[in-house]
Amino acid sequence: MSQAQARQVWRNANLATMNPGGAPYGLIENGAIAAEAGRIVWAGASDDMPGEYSGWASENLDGRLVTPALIDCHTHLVYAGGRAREFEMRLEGASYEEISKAGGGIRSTVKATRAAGEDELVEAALPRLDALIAEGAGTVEIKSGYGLDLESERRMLRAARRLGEMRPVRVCTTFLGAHALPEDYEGRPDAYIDLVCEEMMPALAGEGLVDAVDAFCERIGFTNAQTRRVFEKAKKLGLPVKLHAEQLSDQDGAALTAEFGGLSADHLEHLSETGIKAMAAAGTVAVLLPGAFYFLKDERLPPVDALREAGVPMAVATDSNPGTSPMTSPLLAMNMACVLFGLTPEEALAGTTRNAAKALGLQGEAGIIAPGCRAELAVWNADHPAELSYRFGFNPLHARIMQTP
Ligand code: DI6
Ligand code: FE
Repeated sequence: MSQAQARQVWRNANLATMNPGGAPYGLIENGAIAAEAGRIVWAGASDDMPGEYSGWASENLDGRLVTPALIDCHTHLVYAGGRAREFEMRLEGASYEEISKAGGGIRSTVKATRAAGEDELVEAALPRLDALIAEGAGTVEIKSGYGLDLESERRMLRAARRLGEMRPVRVCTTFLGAHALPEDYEGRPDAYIDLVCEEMMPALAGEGLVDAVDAFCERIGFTNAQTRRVFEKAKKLGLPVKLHAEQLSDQDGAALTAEFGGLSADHLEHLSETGIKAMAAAGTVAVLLPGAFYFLKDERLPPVDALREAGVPMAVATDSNPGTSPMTSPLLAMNMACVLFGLTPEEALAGTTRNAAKALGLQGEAGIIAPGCRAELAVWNADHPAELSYRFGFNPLHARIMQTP
C-alpha cells in the first residue's frame, strides 16, 4: 500500500480498466494513470497523457498489467472454530441439509462464535483477510450471522470494522441476523424474526455497524414471508438489502430482493425465469458463488446464459465461510466461475471488480479505473487479463495500490 500522495502518476502499464462499452476488459495498452488526493483524475494511453501530469511524481510499472483492486462482495470471514469434521461426514455420504438438521452446520459455528471474544474473532479472521489481500483484494464484504443474538452479532460486526482499520482495505459490513434459527428459538422462527427486526437491526444500525442487510431465504433458513419482514425493517432504517437466494431450492427470493431494489441476490442455482426478469428490471446484481457449488458438489448450475441474455450484471465472490466454502482466493473463485459456470474470463474479472462494486453500492467509487474513482489498483505480473482466470493455485500479484483517505 502506498499512502495517498497528493499527486501521483503510474506509467508503462497495460490497463484493464473494466470500463464497459469499449475494448474487451476496457483494455488500454501502454497506459498511464494519474491520481490526486487518492482519486483517479485521468487514465489512458501514455501517448495521450496531458502535459499537466508530466511533472507529477511517477512510478514505472515496467509493462505490468493493472486492474482495479479486486472486490470480494460476499464473505462470512468473521467466525470462530472450523468444520473439518463435517467435511469428513459429507465425504462419508451425509448431505449439508442432513448435517444442518442434526445440529451441525451453521449452528456449530454459532456455538464457537458465541464463545469467542471480539479479539479472538479478529485474530481468527485476520489470516483469512490477509489471504484475500494477498491476491489483490481492496474491498471485502463481511457478514454477521454466526452470533444470532444482539451481543454476539455486535461482536462480529465490530470485529469486521476493526479488520478494516487494521489493514489497508475497505470493509463493507452486512447484518445477517436472519441466517439460521438459534436453538433457543426452535419452533418459533417468527419470534426470532421479531427479535432481528425490533431489537437487533435497529440497535446495530444505530451504532453504525451495518452497511447492508442480508438473510438466508431457504428451507433450512427463513421463508419468503419472514425475509420480507426483514427487508421491510431494513427499508424503514434506510439500509440496502441483499439475499442468499435460490441456493438449495427456489423460494422466489430473488424476485423479493428485486422488489425491494436490492443490491444483489446471491447463489441462484435454482433461480427461475421470473426471478431473472425481476432482477434485470431492478438492476439487482447476480452474485455467483462457485466455491460453495464446488464444495457441496452441487449439480444444479445457476442460469448463467439466461442472466447474460437478460443483461443482469454478474459478480463473483468467495462466499468464504467454514461450512460451504472454506476458500480465501478470489482468483480461484474466478477460475471456478469460468470452468464450472461458463463465464468468460472477462466476465469473471468484471465479477470481482465492476459488478462486485455495484453489488456493494460502490459504483463510481471502486471497481473500474476511471476519473472520480479511488486509486485502488492491483498490479499483476501478467501480460493479459485472461491470465487471472486461467491459472489456479498461482498468485501473480505484484503489488496493490490503495490510496484510501
Ligand atoms: N449459505 C451458505 O452457503 C453459507 N451461509 C448461507 O446462508 C453457509 C454457512 C455455513 O454453513 O456456515
Ligand atoms: Fe454466504
